[in-house]
Amino acid sequence: MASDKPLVGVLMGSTSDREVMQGCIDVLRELDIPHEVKVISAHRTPDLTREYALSAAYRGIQVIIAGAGWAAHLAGAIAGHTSLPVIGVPIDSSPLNGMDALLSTVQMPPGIPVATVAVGSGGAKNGAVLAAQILALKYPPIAENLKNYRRGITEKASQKVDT
Ligand code: RP5
Repeated sequence: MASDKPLVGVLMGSTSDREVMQGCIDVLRELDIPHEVKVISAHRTPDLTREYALSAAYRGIQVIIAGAGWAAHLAGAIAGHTSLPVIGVPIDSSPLNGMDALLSTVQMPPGIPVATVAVGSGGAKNGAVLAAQILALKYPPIAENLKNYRRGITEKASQKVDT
C-alpha cells in the first residue's frame, strides 16, 4: 500500500495471546495491509478499551480484529463503542479450550454484532482474510493481493500428493 497509516487494528487481551494472533499479523503482512497491534483487555484495562474503540475511526482504522480467551469480552466491548466492523477471534487459552471464548465472542445481542471466526490460530488467520475482504471493496491493491493469496491457497490445495 502507498500509505503506512494503519487501516486495521489488531487487538489481543494479553501478551500470552500473541502466539495465536501472530497468524493474523502474518497474513496482514502478506497482503500488505497497514495495521497496528495492541494489547488491550476488556477486564484488566477497561478504560483503555473504551478509549481505543472511541478513537479508532477518527485515526483512520477501518476494521478491528480482537482476539481474547477465557470470558472473552474484548471484541464485544470494542463493538459497543464503535460502528467499525469488529472481527472476534476466540482464543483457546483456557481450561475449556476456547469454548468459553467462542460463546463470549459470538453471542452478541441484536444490534451490536461481532463477526466471529474460528477458535484459535485458524481463526486468527481468517480474521485477517475477512478484514482484507472488507477492505478490498474500497482498495484495489488489497483486492489484487487477496486474489493472489486465494490463488495460492487453491494451488496448494490442488497439488497431487501421489506424484
Ligand atoms: C484473556 O485472558 C486473554 O485474552 C488471555 O487469553 C487470557 C489469559 O491471559 P493471561 O492471564 O495469560 O494474561 O483476557
